[in-house]
Amino acid sequence: MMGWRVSEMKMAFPLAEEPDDISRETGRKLFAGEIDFLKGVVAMSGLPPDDRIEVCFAGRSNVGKSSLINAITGRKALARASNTPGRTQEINYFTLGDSRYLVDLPGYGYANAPVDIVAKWQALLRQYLSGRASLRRAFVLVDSRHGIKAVDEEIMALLDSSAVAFQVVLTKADKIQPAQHDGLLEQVRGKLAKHPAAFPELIMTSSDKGDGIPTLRSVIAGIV
Ligand SMILES: Nc1nc2c(ncn2[C@@H]2O[C@H](COP(=O)(O)OP(=O)(O)OP(=O)(O)O)[C@@H](O)[C@H]2O)c(=O)[nH]1
Ligand SMILES: [Mg+2]
Repeated sequence: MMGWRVSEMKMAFPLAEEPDDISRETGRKLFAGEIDFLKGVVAMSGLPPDDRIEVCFAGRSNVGKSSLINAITGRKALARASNTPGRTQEINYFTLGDSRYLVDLPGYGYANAPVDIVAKWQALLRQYLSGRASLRRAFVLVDSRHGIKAVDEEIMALLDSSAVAFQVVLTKADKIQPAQHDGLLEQVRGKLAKHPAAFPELIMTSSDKGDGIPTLRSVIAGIV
């Protein structure tokens, strides 16, 4: 176990360490407090005032963005999750306490919606990701079964050019075997090496089983 930790620490983009008791408790408390849906935004003009710390959840359609928001907030249906790709069609704002926003984004890379609708979401998504001054970190979710795809790299390139720090969160860890972890991590690390805006730690999560949820909570609580 110790040996694994040590070798894990030496390489680029290690998995985030488990939070210590204090930061775990800080994260738990933040997410045990008041969390509410604020509004769904369909145009940049509808964004709330950029007066607080904001983090967003981006990723391919169906990767598990809304489910992850429900898991970290401990609310079953705060964000609408669904097996139908393209479920989230607006930029959904949630207030986390009185000093933070959590933002659930529409997915990208989804081909089966009407072309004009997809183009509209994508344009809004790109405007948001490149033009939101208070956006402190974008969590870019990547399905553990699939790794980083070309369409993820396009979004990462956009974040690089807008200098928005992004952190990769692997989702649906319950869907892969432990023996597949190394191959997945190698693929992800190789791709991230080319992206200057990539935050140097990864988080592996399962919204279904709870893996990585306390870690993600304490990471968000630590963004000031
Ligand atoms: N097994 C497993 N399934 C998950 C997990 N997270 C999400 N899912 C499932 O994946 C599907 C998509 O989840 P969503 O949270 O709606 O995905 P999304 O990224 O918000 O999708 P869009 O809003 O369409 O972009 C749902 O059927 C979820 O139940 C997980 O950790 N484990
Ligand atoms: Mg969604």
